[in-house]
Formats: sequence, structure tokens, C-alpha cells
Amino acid sequence: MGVLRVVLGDQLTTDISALSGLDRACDTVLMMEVAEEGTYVAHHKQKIVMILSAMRHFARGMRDQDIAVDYVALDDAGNTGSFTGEIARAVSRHNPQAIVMTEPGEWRLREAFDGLSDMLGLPVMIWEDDRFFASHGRFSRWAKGRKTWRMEHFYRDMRRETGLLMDGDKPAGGAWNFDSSNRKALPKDFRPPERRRFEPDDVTRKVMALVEARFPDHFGTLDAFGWPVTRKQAREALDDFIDHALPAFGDYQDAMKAGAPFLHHALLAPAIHLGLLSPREVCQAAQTAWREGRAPINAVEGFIRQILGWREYIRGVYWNLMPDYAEGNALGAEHPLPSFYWTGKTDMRCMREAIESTRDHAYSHHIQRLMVTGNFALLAGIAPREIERWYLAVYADAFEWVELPNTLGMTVLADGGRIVSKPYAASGAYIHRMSDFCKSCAYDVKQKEGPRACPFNHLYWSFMIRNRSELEGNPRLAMPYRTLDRMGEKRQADYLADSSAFLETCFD
Ligand code: FAD
Ligand code: DLZ
Ligand code: SF4
Repeated sequence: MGVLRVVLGDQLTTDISALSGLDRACDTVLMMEVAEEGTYVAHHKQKIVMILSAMRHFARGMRDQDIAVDYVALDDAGNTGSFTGEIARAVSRHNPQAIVMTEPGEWRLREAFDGLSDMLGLPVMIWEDDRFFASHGRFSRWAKGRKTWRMEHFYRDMRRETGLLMDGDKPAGGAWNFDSSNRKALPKDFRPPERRRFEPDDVTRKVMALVEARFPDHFGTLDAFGWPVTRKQAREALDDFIDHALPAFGDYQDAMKAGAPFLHHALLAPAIHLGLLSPREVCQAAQTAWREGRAPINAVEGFIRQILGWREYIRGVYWNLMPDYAEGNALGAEHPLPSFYWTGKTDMRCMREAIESTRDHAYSHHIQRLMVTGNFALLAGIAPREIERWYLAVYADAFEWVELPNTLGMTVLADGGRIVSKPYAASGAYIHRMSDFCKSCAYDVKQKEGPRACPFNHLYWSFMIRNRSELEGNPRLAMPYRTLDRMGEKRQADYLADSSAFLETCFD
């Protein structure tokens, strides 16, 4: 009678706390493919393939190290389709003295697992996930008593505590943040760097067939699948990023280009979340590239801030504010999600580009998520839960702990501005400045009114008008409200009329 050690699909590292103290002689590791995890939102096919294939490779690697693995495959006879059902079946197979697991990354599962011990009549130990720089306790101590939470403040504490990009007690390179250098548009003759992608092997191909058979109606295509599914591949992806994309990551972090979905972004979020890479080794690899003169400080600081700052901050927000956080709707946004989020059938070139890369790669980069699909949802008043479920379904890197605060807090301000200092709302001019989309769009980015006007233009102003009472107290919005006041009532009424007419075409 050993211990049953549960390893979930995003806990694929032998350093995971659930495996700490593992006794090869008598313990069993339980891994489960379950239908419920594929369907509680209808995940993109590539995301399901990536997770199941990475789980199968990880299980194989453990068996090679003489660890007993009880692996439940999706199509195994008797698979109940849920984690709790499969843990209960495994208990009857192994009769363990206790169950040990690492806390799951999602609130709904944490709640379900908290009830396991009573359900099974067994001790169930749920250990903290220590793959993060900041423990739950550390973030709570930072957050306690602060009226406003800002990533930048938390990030500086993390820099000091980890020593990353520090020279003694001073920030390396002479500043904490180099963002002002990181907003360049791409040059006209720009060619995106080639990126390392991974051909599906036999294991992945088998999972692809399974996913096509079991989840045929889910969003997304599998043809361009190229995600790393093993630790070895993830290391190669990291090296490729450091060598070929990191040097210009900072300069072009906010840029967008038609037909170039990846640009200089890392494409590493899925591998980090799954456990194939540790956030620490990723940050250290970037830091080493700077110290050895292989990448400039604006790129390396900008990149490390995303992981040490944003990723950790967002996780702290999630675990501190759930479950109420998920219900926020501070701006009273009630529109349904337009069907073109699933089909890409829209005349807005920028939206089409982001949605098509999402369909083909289960990926679009941060600025497309925030300033195109997210900006649209914010300006159009899409109900927060509808857009949040979309983001959770469609990206390979989407796990609720990271997706939900990014969507509800950073993007559609459903929390009333608790975690960012101003809404990321922008008119077409921003997209025009940062991309080459507008020149091949059915709409005219320079027109502010009328049926051919870029929808982001009138949507932006009607958003500012509609939400005036919630937003005008924000000092960072003082300038647009002054502009609005100078416009006069007729112009404001025209914006409201244009945006209503446009929105009527968006909902079937
Ligand atoms: P890069 O742009 O190269 O960034 C490097 C790394 O920094 C990423 O791999 C990631 O680990 C981390 N990172 C960057 N930005 C953030 C952020 N805002 N929050 C947390 N980590 C960050 N990220 C997810 O991992 N999962 C999600 O479900 C998710 N949903 C999002 C939803 C919306 C509406 C928005 C605006 C952003 C979302 N993000 C999410 C954040 C960000 O867009 C992705 O982390 C990033 O696009 C992943 O691609 P990459 O690995 O190429 O990252
Ligand atoms: C997203 C997902 C999917 C599609 N399938 C599985 C699965 O079959 N087995 C599994 O262990 N995990 C899966 N996951 C990830 C989970 O939904 C969930 O996000 C994490 O396990 C939380 O830590
Ligand atoms: Fe997007 Fe407007 Fe530019 Fe068209 S004109 S691509 S809708 S920003």
C-alpha cells in the first residue's frame, strides 16, 4: 500500500511537488486523460493535442525511469470522463494509503479536489505548486493593505528578491523598465525570423486522430501543429527564441504584420505552463544572453518583465480574488460574442488576421489579443464572461489562472480597473500605427464617421461616451475626455449612431 500521486496535464515535470519523496518501490503515479477537461469549454483542437501528447511523452519518460505510472487514456474502456471519477477508480485499483497531489491551476478543480478526502475516506494531501517565483503567501503579503495593485511595483520587488537583472541593489542597465524603447513599428522591408516548430511524431499523430474523432466540432485546425511536447523540444524552442527572436523582442514587441503571427514573440507560454520549462530557467537564459552581449537590455528586461512581472502578478490576482473575480462586470457590458470570433468572417482586416492565426496556430500574440480582439470586445461592450470563455477555449497557453485576469482585468475592465491603471482602449489609429493591416481593409482607418469609417474609430468614442461616469475620474483619461467635450453634441450623437448601426450587423 503506497501513495497514489496524481499528476495533472499541466504539471509535467519530475520536480513537481506531487512527486517529492516518491518511493519507486511502492508508489504509483496517476495520470488521466478525461473528456470533461476537453469540453468544460470547447478547447481548440491543437491545445487538446498538445496537452495529451505531452502527457503521454511525460508518462513514457517516467516509466523509463522505473516509476510506476497508471495512465488512463481518453478512449480506455470504463473511463468516467472526470478527474474525480478516475481518481476514485484508481483508488479501487491500488488501495493506496494516501493521495498526494499538487494544487491544480484552476479554481473549479481546487474546489472539486477539496472534497476528495471525504468522498474517498482517505487522506488527500494537496501541496503548493512551487514552480512560481512568488508563493501564494508571498503575493498576499505584497497585496495586503495596498489600495491599488500595480504590476510594476510587484515586479520591482521580484527583481530585488530573485536578483534577476540586478547589479547589487541597482537595476541592471540603469533602469527598471525600458518600455519606452519597445514600441517601434516594423520597417517596410522587414522579414520575420524563421521560428523552430516541431513536426508531430507518432505519439502526437495518434492523439491528433483521437482528437479529430472525439472533438470534431471544436474550433481550430491541426494542419500547422508545431508545439513542443517534450522537455527536449521545449529546450530547443527556448534556444531558438534566445538566438533568433529575443534580440529584437523589445523593439517590435507591440508590432503586428499580416501573415506573420509569431514575429519575435517567445511562443513559450504553453511549454512553461505545462512544466516542460521552468520560468526561472527561461529568465536566466535571457539574462545570460544580455550579460554575454547577445541581446540588448530593452529586449531582455522587456521579456523578463513578462514572466517575472506579469505572469506572477496575474497568478497572484487570480488566487487572491477568485471566485468573485470571475463575476465582475463593472461596465455593465451585455452584448453576446459576435459569431465572427469563431469564423473569422468579418471585413475588419485586423480582426480577421488575429482570428485566422488563432484558428491555424492556437496562437496570436499579446498585442493582437489586447489591442485587436480584446479592444474590440471592450469597445463593443461584449459580456465579460462570453469573451473570457472564448480566450480560454482558443489559445494553446490558456489556463484559467492566467487567462481570466488577463481578459477580465487587463482587457475588458470587468473588475473596474483593479489591476491596471487605465483601459487599453484605442481607436483605429493605434492599429494603423503598429501594423500593416489597414491598407488592405474594407474600412478606411482615416474616416471617423459613416459606413466606411474604421469601426474602431466610432466604437472608441461611443465607448468613452457610454462609460463616462465610470471612467472620467481616471487622470490618464483626462485628455480624451477633453477632446470629447470639444467635439460638441452633434458629433457625439453621430458616433453613437454609427456604432449602434455597426453593432447591429455584428450579432445574428
Ligand atoms: P511573449 O509575448 O513572448 O511573452 C513572453 C512570456 O511572458 C510568455 O510566454 C508568458 O509566459 C509571459 N507573459 C507575457 N505576457 C503575459 C501576461 N499578460 N500574463 C501572463 N504571462 C505573460 N497568457 C497566457 O499564458 N495564457 C492565457 O490564457 C492568456 N490569455 C490572455 C488573454 C488576453 C485577453 C490577453 C490580452 C493576454 C493573455 N495572455 C495569456 C498574455 C499573453 O498574451 C500571452 O502570455 C502571450 O501572448 C503568450 O505568447 P508568447 O509565449 O509568445 O509570449
Ligand atoms: C486542458 C486539459 C485538457 C484538454 N485535457 C486534460 C486531460 O485530459 N488531463 C489532464 O490532466 N489535464 C487536462 N487539461 C488541463 C486541465 O484542464 C487543467 O487546466 C489542469 O489540470 C489544471 O492544473
Ligand atoms: Fe482594423 Fe480599422 Fe485598420 Fe480595418 S481600418 S484593419 S478595421 S483598424
